Amino acid sequence: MEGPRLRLRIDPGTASLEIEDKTRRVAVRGFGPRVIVGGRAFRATSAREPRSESVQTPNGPATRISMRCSTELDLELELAVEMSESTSGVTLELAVENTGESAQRIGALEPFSWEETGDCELKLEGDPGAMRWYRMGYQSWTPAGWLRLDRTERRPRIGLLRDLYCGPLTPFPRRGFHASDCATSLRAPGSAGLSLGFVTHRNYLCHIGLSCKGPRPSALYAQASLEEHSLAPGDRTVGERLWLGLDAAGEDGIATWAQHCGREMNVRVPDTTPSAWCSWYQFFTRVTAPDVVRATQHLADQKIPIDTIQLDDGFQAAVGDWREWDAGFPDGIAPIAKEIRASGFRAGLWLAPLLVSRASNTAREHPDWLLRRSDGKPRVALINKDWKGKICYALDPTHPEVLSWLERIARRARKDGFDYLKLDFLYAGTLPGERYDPDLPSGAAYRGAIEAIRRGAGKAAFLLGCGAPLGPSIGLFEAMRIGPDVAPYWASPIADRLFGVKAAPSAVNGLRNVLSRAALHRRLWLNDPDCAVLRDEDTKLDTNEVRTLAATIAVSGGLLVLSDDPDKLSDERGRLQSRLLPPLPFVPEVTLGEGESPDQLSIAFPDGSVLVLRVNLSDSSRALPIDPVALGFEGSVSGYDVWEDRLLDLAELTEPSQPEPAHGCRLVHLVADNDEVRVIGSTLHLASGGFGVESVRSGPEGRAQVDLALRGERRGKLILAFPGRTDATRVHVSFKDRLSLELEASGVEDAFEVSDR
Ligand code: 9PG
Repeated sequence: MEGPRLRLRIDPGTASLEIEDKTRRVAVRGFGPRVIVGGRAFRATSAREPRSESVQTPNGPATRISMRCSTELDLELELAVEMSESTSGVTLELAVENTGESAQRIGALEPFSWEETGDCELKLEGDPGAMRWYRMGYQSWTPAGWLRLDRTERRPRIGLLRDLYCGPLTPFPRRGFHASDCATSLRAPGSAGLSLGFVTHRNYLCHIGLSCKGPRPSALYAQASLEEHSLAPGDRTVGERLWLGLDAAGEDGIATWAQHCGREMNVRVPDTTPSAWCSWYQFFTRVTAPDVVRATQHLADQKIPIDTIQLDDGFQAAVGDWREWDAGFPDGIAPIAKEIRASGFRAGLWLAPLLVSRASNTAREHPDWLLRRSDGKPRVALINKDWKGKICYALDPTHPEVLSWLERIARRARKDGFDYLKLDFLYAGTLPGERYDPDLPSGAAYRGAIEAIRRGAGKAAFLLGCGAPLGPSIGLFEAMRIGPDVAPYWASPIADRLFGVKAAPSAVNGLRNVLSRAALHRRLWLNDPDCAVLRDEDTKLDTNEVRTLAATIAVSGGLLVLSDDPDKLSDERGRLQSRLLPPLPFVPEVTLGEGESPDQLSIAFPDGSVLVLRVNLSDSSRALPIDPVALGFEGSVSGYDVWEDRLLDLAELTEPSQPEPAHGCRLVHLVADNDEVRVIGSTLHLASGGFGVESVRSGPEGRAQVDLALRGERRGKLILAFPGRTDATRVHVSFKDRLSLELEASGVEDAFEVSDR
């Protein structure tokens, strides 16, 4: 089978397949399907009856070849391979049928498995020493990134933290073995690569396993765990569909996978990205009703253009008792929603719906709702010293009474006026245990619980997942937290060491995932990078660190959530806050550097200009050159350094004289030089002139007409280039929502003040 970019060969004699890109940069020879039974892997031995047909797929019309494969057992595998004209990969689907006389327990289905033997080859481009594999990480807070093949990853030391951060069915890392949940990608920076990722997540938890000899891959498989599903004689069952992509040099295979996955799972990605204020990172569990009311009034009075106020953890009497109140909320939460809505905001509420505190009435009254371990004891899902009772149990996500209770909780929240729900600690829904319905696989069990919440919250509600297993959440949430908690300090090495993974709350831990999972944004859901903590009181973050946090969140395009007591924000930080709003309606391109997380995000704006962010998350200073050619500029280009507020020449872009200090970043707007009037820089928004400038037109007598549109009160500076002039024109403006101005080349700073009020 052949597509525009790919060639696929099937050898029926050995049931093995070969795929290569036509430029011969990447190839996999000798892969095939496997079934896992009794802990052993059985590879298909031969294939017959290959059938070819034309089918409609989420990727458009495709050719589908299906074949029946024999195994050593009384199990037949049916493998279907789909290739569409427009894609750089294939979709693989594997089903298993019991052709024997007795029931069989199926451990897992692997539509793809490859091992380095004989002429089985995995050909990748680039220096093997520079090769990286992508680890997705199981849930929102699990570290994600691009890792070296010859390193052994750490896993949490404490059993409870392993349950929290690692997929229950994903093997732990060991020497020479890596595993990634949902998807992975293999490539050297700037080279062609290979990506593998499940594009459906309806029933089963999925992972990719990779064995290595030093820096070289020696085996690779993609597995959907069927959890010992019992298959009666004559019965057939299908696993999850897998994407196998051959990525062109520089192509982000994770972005390509996410695109395909989003289409297959009918994801619900809203057009507009919310901007919010969240009570957590200033008030934590000590939050009170007056705190939230005061913040709401402050944000309304100052006309901060955010749309949502979200009350976080702290209002409930105990986790699980969502209708009983903490002392700080004597009148409950309905009046708060009322106040928030009356001030013109959407009201958001935090819930940890799948957890119940040991001290909650819910746990006491409904012991049968709790997920049980095989010894009959309730499954502990979290110990949190800040919560009443400290120990929390996981609810059984398949218990019918739990499901109707979840639905009721969500309906009550909506009735109270909250239609933005941050659903937290959702990993509890896939913890292993004895469930009411033992036949439902973990993915389906979890999805059932979220669907119950959706029924209660309603179709129009905005559901934000947090601490959530990523794969089984796809298609159910408008937005998803994609990293661990940020914090008003940069790093927390002692806590990280204690955790055994870099997932303790800290700015750097959050940012690593914002960069590593940036490609999921708008393809699977809206990414929530966590809050922009900007204050200069009650914080250990210095100016560089605040800038890196703010710029990374902004350029990621994800939710823009503020979390400072607005009373405590200095004027300078208040101005920074307004430059983050509204969130950018773009998905950045991600560029892999030397580190574990990408160190560059860039946005190509519709006007042809590019915003590029380079970050230095490391603890030492580092040069961060910017390469206009790699960003698509052919001729000469003007650069505006957003933080330094000045124009840069080419040498300053490509060979900065100063390295970027530890934890710092460069944020630069690049505009091609041409014969038109152009806005090179702007201090109105962090995106500089790439956003908020609706149009720039040359007018008569060398004048220019500029239309600005940015919600809220705006005050700042525009830097323009006029044809035929080497000096830039700087204009100070002040307006609300919109401004049209006509101006002339002056080259003089503070040329004039314009206001439409
Ligand atoms: C509220 C917070 C915020 C935050 C969430 C989540 O392991 N732990 O004890 C643990 C506590 C809190 C936490 C994550 C882990 O943070 O990410 O935004 O909503 O809950 O409690």
